[in-house]
Amino acid sequence: MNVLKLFSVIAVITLFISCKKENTIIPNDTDGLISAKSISNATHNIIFYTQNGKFQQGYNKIFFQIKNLDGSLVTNATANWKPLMHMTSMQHACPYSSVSKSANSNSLYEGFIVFQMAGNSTEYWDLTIEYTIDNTTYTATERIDVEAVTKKNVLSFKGSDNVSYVLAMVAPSNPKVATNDMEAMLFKKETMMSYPVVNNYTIKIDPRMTSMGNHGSPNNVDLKQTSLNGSYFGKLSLTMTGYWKINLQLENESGTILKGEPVTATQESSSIFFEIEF
Ligand SMILES: [Cu+2]
Repeated sequence: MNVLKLFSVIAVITLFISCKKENTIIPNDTDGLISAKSISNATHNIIFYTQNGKFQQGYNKIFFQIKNLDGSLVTNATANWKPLMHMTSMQHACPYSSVSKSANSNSLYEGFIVFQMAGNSTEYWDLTIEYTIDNTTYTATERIDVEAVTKKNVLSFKGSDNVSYVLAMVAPSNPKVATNDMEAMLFKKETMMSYPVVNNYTIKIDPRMTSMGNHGSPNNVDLKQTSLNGSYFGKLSLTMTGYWKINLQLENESGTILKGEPVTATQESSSIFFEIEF
């Protein structure tokens, strides 16, 4: 290959890369997202987005933008958040991630919050957001509506080790008649305010169709972590549409079952399970 040819190849590649870059960076940052809430203080409006425009019981992937009062977007903030539930007799937080800038976006920030309970008329969640722009720190707090769901997607329970756990289903969010990728997150309640990820456990699954003789499905794979402090991943086989009970057992790193029972002829259901209907 002569030098001229080489240069033209490099030029074409460079052009391709720069075009591609332009395409992936913000056509519109919030495409595919619906605003769920905006929280304001004297200097900014913070607009929260989710996939369905709601905060719901269970795992919520949440995005937000910070806008100046003139509507322009803040692009250089660092932020963190703190959900808090005000109950009649006490207050508690929930499992939540730190906040990071969304990839390929100038103005979008993201993370997750696992609301283990829904709000009601007398007990409610609020969300505090603290963010820093050019070395100045701002804060805003407002009440948010966390809707109840009809199918169990988050569980709080005490294990035989006397530890309180929160287990949340992340995926499948759109289940199919197929072997679905399944993802869950496991936390322990260290205090009312602190819910760190639990590492190196196994989440055993046994999906059953309760309306059809409690039949199961083939080729399920129990959930394991693929990285420290990360999610648990496995395979969930759903052989038909309808209501499925995903019976669960929580096994610690040494193979001891801390909660949940195997499904047998005489034991129709585990004491812990998720539900899916599609
Ligand atoms: Cu609560």
